[in-house]
Amino acid sequence: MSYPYQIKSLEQYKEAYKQSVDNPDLFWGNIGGYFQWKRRWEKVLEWNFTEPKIEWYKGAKLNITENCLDRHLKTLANTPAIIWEPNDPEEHHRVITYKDLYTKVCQFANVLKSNGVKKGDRVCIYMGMIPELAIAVLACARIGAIHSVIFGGFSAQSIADRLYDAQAEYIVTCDGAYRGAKDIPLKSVIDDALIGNRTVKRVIVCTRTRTAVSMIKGRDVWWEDEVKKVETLGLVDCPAEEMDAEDPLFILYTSGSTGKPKGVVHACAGYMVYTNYTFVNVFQYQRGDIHFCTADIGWITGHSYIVYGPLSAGGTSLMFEGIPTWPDAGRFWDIIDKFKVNILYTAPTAIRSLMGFGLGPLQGKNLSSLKILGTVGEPINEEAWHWYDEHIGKKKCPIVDTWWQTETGGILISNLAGVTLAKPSWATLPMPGVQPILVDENGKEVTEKEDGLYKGNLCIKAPWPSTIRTTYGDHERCKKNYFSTYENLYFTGDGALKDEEGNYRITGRVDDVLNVSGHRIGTAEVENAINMHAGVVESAVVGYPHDIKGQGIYAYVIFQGSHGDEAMRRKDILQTVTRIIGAIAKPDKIQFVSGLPKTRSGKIMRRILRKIAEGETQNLGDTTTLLDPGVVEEIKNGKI
Ligand code: 6R9
Repeated sequence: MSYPYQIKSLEQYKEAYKQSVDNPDLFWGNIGGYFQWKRRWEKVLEWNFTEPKIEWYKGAKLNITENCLDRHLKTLANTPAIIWEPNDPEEHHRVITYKDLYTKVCQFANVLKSNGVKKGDRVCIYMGMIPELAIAVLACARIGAIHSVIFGGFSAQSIADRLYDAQAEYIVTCDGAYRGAKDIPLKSVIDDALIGNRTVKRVIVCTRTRTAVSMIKGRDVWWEDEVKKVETLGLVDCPAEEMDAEDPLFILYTSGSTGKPKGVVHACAGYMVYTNYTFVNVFQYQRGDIHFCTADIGWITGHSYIVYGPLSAGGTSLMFEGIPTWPDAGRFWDIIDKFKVNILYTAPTAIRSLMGFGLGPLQGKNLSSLKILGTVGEPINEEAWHWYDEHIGKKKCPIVDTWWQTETGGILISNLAGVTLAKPSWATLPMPGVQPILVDENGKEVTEKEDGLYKGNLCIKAPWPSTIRTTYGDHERCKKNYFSTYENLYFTGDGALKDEEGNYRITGRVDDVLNVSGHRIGTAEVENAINMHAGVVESAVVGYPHDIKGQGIYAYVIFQGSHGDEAMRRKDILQTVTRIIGAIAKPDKIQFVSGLPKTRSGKIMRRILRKIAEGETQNLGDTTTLLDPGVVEEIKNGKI
């Protein structure tokens, strides 16, 4: 069976795009017809960007897991839903068919229920990349609990903040996680995160690494024991909770320009339709294809294109526990060869890092099963694009450069593999239903070209089905962050270029958000963490170009006190950041300074710090408004 809404030609794309803009109700109503509903919608779309209030498939009732599992059982029961490759290549892989997955999700949904989890409760999931992570996610969705997955690299403090913000009462975790040569003691991190926590009632712990853990009586239980209990009770199926189209499906925290991560909320129906639609169209998924998305489920890419998109489409999703460079830099290529992967979806930072190992790791690896390649997370430079095209795709695989965000739920701008044209380092055209616009600082549409291209801040004019609905517990924040910068527009925080044909090239963030190895990190968050160090008086963090990570973190720090030498202070600051946020936020460079360039009103002039970090010390622009221009000279001379 193919997908009736799969776009097959440029003409069809143009037609679909036109209809999606002229008559979104008709367009998305038709696509909605290919899903399983418990009750049909009364209205396809109702919205305003002022409150904002966005409702898709209003009045409909559904459960996303019936679309990801139950509806496939008739024809795909024995088709692999998830193929799992462990961290250690010597360990056996697992194949989980749709039938198996259905059973396991129902079982664990019953475990959640028997532990008191109810519809609307928040369940925090902190696990490594094992199938049980996908099972836990789907089990929450099955009973209408709101999952909040936290990436396994975040610190106890970050988890504690997120648990508090979501008022989560339940946690699902593992004893530990394998990632390359490392064992990460997840349960012990959770124990630290729970010191002083008053809301969490139950922690369910899945066995993976068999590392020693402390199990607190009355609070902590083992996944395996709980599954046995529900089995003994003869509980096999678990009815899918009837969810309203607009009920929250999950919360996912992401960084913004303020110090505090935001809990992005997605709604059941729109998210389901849009992730499925984009999965099928961008990757031109065909029944039986093996789709390998290398992201972690702790990020939005894993939510949408490992779990919900592929499974709602009856696809086969390959899930990998480890990292691309362990035990050696040929790991991705081994996996592609071993499972005859058809679609590879990864990040530019991974491509650049693997490029650095040369062609040796590709020797003897058969990549001929590959049909389509994808990238996501950050702008891809042309060199990496061509290497990917030549050495991985052997010039036979279209590359889709997919631009989107945690807040957008699914891909908004991308070429469609083999259907619309690719252009190296350009995300190209908007998906049907997506209406981008470039505006200047005043919110006016950019109509004049600069060097042959339109250049501006990227906004979207109207909602698509998986638009962010709110930031958990604070709707005002959602409004302020995304819908207030420019009237009646969703502001992405990205800058972009547009050519005469309507292709978009994303140039990067225009706010104080860094993109380090495809991970979003707010400069304010890193500054807050650095400032926690007892010896730090003040700090300022900016990004700078980094060959592999895309952006590196450059921290200017004012230090007071006599403890240790510079090298030791540096190590202590890195340790502090790892404790407060996690290793992903560690600065690459720390420069100790005696002052920061500030305006008379006390604002740090980041523009200057950014230029110095980028090595552009000659042309710093206007510094006359600075309180003490001498500081700039000192910083320039001390640059590392
Ligand atoms: C899916 C995801 C979102 C930010 C986004 C932008 C950058 C993502 C990109 C890209 C250029 C692409 N970004 N894809 N930039 N080209 N194809 O990455 O979500 O973690 O929320 O990050 O990533 O700056 O605003 P998220």
